[in-house]
Amino acid sequence: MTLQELGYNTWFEEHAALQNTKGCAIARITAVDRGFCLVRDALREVPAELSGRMSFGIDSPEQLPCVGDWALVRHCNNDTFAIIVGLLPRRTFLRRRAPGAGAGCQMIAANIDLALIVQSCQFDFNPNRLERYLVMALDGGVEPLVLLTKTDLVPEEEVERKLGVLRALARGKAMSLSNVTGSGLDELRQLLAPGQTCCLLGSSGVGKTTLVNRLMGRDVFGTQTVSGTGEGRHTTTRRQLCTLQGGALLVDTPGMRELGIVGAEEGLEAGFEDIAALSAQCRYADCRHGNEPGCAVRAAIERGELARERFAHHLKLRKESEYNALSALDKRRKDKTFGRLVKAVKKHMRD
Ligand SMILES: Nc1nc2c(ncn2[C@@H]2O[C@H](COP(=O)(O)OP(=O)(O)OP(=O)(O)O)[C@@H](O)[C@H]2O)c(=O)[nH]1
Ligand SMILES: [Mg+2]
Ligand SMILES: [Zn+2]
Repeated sequence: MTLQELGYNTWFEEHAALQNTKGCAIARITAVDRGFCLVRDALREVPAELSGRMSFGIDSPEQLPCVGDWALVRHCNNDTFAIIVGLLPRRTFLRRRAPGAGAGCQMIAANIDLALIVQSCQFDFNPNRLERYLVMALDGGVEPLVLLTKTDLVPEEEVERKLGVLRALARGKAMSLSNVTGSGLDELRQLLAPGQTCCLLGSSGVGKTTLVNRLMGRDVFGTQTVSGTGEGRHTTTRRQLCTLQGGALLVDTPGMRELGIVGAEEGLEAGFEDIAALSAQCRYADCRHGNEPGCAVRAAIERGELARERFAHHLKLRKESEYNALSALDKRRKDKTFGRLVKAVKKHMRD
């Protein structure tokens, strides 16, 4: 397999040329699981770990390698192991606020061309959640495509209705499929180009891994039935990049429990161009569309040209995004656990 077949292109080549790559090979991170990585190049896929020097320079979790990253590596132990000495810049990324009260942001995947946002016809259908995923994709510069799965479980009219709602939110970028009957799979296969990297996103139990297995043409990864109330069982536990039959690359991810959006300002704008256009006409440049005089957004709501619910939802996302951005910064400073880890590594280096 060539690096190009793994997704390497001129953009990365140009950025690699700016770094000191002497004595290094270029390889893609194909799996990450609690500090353990797999890296793959044209010849092999091997376990890898960060060089001491690289660990030393890391001061936020976002700088750690994530699946999809292009890394500079040195192979060792007869090419059975690799040391990661650097990362190329990320062309695109998917990230979220880390779950719970932990550290700031969490990178989900890097260098993704297409985010496959999965919702299921049964139990999981949720337009608001879709909007959040869309914002996440736009924030990281990733093109979104929505997949509505399990169409075999509900009547056709219901599939059409739900697909219509998702399609409207995703500006036409939505399709439906069934992993059981196989309907819709060929249309999806045709969309996935060789060398293109896609990443599955969505709740636990919606059928992400089942879809990977279908697209790989064999059952490579484990799946589990959902509970009677539709709760997924969090079967997939690590992010992993696999190669599909048609030559596209696909990252499977564990279903997300909690979806925090970080620094999503740009993505937020892109998802709400109507509101952005109106804001440009407000009297004050920093209008928050509250009680400010000359507010074009409120005027549009009063004229019935902008739905009140849409604006309310925008406000909610904006608040969330601002809050997350703040707390991420705060937490990065305060994140003792991570600080301790870095200290331990540095000490280890000196000893
Ligand atoms: N009826 C039906 N069942 C499906 C379909 N796709 C997946 N399933 C079933 O849904 C259950 C969950 O599928 P998984 O592929 O494990 O779901 P997942 O999204 O990978 O879940 P996590 O790994 O927990 O995030 C399994 O029992 C699958 O067989 C489908 O199109 N139709
Ligand atoms: Mg899974
Ligand atoms: Zn305003």
